[in-house]
Amino acid sequence: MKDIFKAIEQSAIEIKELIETGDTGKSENQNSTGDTQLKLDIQSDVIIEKLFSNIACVKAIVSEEQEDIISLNKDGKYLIAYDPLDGSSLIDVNLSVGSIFGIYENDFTGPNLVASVYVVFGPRVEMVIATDDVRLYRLIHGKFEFMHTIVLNEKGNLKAPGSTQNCWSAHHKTMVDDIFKDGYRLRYSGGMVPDLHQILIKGGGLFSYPETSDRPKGKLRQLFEVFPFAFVYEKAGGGAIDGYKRLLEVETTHIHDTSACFFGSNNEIQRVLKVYKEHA
Ligand code: AHM
Ligand code: MG
Repeated sequence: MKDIFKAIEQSAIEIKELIETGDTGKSENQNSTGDTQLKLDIQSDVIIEKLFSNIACVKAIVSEEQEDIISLNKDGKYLIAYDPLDGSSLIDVNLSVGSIFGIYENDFTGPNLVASVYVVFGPRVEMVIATDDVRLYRLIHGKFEFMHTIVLNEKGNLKAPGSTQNCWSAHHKTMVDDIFKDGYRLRYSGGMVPDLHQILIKGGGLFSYPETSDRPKGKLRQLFEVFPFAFVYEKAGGGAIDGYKRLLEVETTHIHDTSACFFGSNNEIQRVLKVYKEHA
């Protein structure tokens, strides 16, 4: 697994350079979800694929930017799903973006996720590795230095409410209104990586991307986005649910499946479970 983390570090160094100097324009292509890919999405994907191709323990990879699984080494132990440049549409306005990696064994399903990593490209480049615990590293003079472990408080005070509000269910809207009435502060940039990173680093809160009338299964992809962050939040002492149950137990029928998702401290996750149970 060390080789995988090293490759991710190297990808972060190369993608940082790409973000700073690359063309932020659109490509001619769409990914399998139907989003028009930016040139930066495709170039980041190429960087990561090339680095993983050199690692013997990697059996196969699958990218949010590609249609199918790519087989690498038949005797490899690990399968990696990744979103090379999440939130890339925020680059032209110079907001933070990130890369997300889920490392699986046997197959690409939530219960078989064994580690996850994300990289935040903000004013500084930071990397978070979740295995048994959750560790924060920062890129300083070309090297990732360990900073500290991340542990969520039981309750926080930030709320990141995703998706289009006029497509929310009535009970979701009431829940979000009640959370703000309780004094939570709005923190939502539209980049999953920095939004979830903020809640983790500031001690807690709730990020939601619910089922909506226009996207009944949410927007965020299980393998590349939802499961890796569910693993991080659980290992940091918080929770991650689809409204009704643990995200890491949600079934995957296709590699590009999406799921409604809630990530947060335990207190906020219990609150969501209670509201959604009443409306199931
Ligand atoms: P992307 O993978 O196409 O970049 O989309 C994922 C992003 C997440 O980073 C973010 O949480 C979400 O889309 C925001 O969606 P919305 O604008 O609907 O709230
Ligand atoms: Mg994404």
